[in-house]
Amino acid sequence: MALILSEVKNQVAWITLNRPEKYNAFNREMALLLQELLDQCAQDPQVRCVHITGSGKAFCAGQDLAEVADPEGPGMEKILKEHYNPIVRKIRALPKPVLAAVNGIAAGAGANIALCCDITVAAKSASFIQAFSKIGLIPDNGGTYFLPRLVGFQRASAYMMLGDRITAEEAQKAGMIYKWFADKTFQKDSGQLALTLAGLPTRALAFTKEALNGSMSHDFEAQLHTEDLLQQKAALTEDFKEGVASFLEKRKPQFTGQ
Ligand code: LHQ
Repeated sequence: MALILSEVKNQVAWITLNRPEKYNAFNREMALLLQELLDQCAQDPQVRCVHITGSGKAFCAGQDLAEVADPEGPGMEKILKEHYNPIVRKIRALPKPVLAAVNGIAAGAGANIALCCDITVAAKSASFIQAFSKIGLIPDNGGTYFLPRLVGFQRASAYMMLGDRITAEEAQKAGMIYKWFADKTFQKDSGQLALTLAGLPTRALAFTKEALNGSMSHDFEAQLHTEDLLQQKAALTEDFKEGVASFLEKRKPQFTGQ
């Protein structure tokens, strides 16, 4: 059985983490496969949005702890350097929107991969656990970078130190995720959001993402400079022409992603 299911349809790459019996925990093979798929998404002009979800009850329970305990396994250093950090970097660098559709529990690396995506939505019954402290580790996968920026320092410290289970409703209230949807309609609602994103001016979204990546570390002047450069690039796109023309002609825009 494939560790990750993936298909490109309606300009969306539908990626499903697929080790349901292990709550979609990552082993080396699965982490490397996700990297490969993210590279393909970046390069494939047919892909204008990436939708990541999990099969079965969970989104992802993080690192497969049996692999960590295995003396023949890859070992701690390789796991971060070769498995996870490249995944987080690839998601942030991917010039297309990446949507995490958190269908069930997201723990450890699973939670933090969801949080590094451009937009994170969750089923109402889903939850998030910064599970690391429970096993004597520190949060990784960029969690200590993104979470305090999403929810503030105090909440991030508490979530990470206590390892509480955070419901989808609390996650939305705290600003950790964009929205939750009812369980019954979750697949349809998160799928619709992906289709909406795929129909938007993809290059402008990529430049928006680049600007937001910059805002995490730039000062005000550097950020204005970044916006200036990226806006000039956006103004050269076909979708900008189409956006303005459709407005003036009082019709719906037909963005092509060019
Ligand atoms: C699992 C796992 C799992 C294997 C559920 N592994 N089987 C980076 C640097 C280097 C090394 C370390 O890791 C990292 C990044 C990290 O992600 S560290 C954090 C790793 N993740 C965790 O500590 C979470 C461990 N899992 C849990 O705490 C629970 O399973 C949660 C809270 C996710 C779900 O609890 P329940 O709903 O009670 O389900 P369960 O515990 O019964 O799990 C269902 C099955 O999935 C079960 O298998 P079994 O054969 O017994 O039915 C679990 O063993 C398996 N599973 N997580 N990470």
